[in-house]
Amino acid sequence: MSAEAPKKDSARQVQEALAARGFDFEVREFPAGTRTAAEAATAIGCTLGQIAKSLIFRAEKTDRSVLIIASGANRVDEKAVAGILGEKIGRADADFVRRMTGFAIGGVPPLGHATASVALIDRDLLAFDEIWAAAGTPNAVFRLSPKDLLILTGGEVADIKQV
Ligand code: 5CA
Repeated sequence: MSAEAPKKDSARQVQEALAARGFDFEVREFPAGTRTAAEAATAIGCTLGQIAKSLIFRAEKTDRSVLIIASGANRVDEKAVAGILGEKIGRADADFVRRMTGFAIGGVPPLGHATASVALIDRDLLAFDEIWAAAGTPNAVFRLSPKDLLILTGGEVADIKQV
């Protein structure tokens, strides 16, 4: 294994969750910050669309958490998601995100959450060869293919962007 810079606990946790699933993607830390999709794209030097945002919503009836992995260039159409799930969803607050995933907003990764969620994946992400996802902290990301994102999350590809 190559030498790596020390990682913060949450980033190391994601690296370990990936390894446990048999993936050797390298969690990389960018001191400039990757807290938002725009910051991440600038730090990495990729397009905004290639950032896979892991967004947590709360299903109103069942109170379950819903993970929506959206292209950084898109906004989530909550009505479209409600149509898919059969119940309304709302934006989760910071406490709900922390409780359900074990991570803080700005670093929520697409895998390794404390609690399983339904996962929907923005169809637009499939257009890229490579995408980048958060890895536990506001500085950490990893690169993967859309296909591996599907495998890692068990998510369903869906049309969830606002048009
Ligand atoms: N690390 C980056 C790139 S992968 C990242 O996590 N970006 S993100 O877009 O997936 O996460 C930040 C998102 O959290 C924002 O798009 C915003 O929708 C959401 N967010 C920010 N503040 C709050 C808040 N107070 N409550 C709920 N969601 C929030």
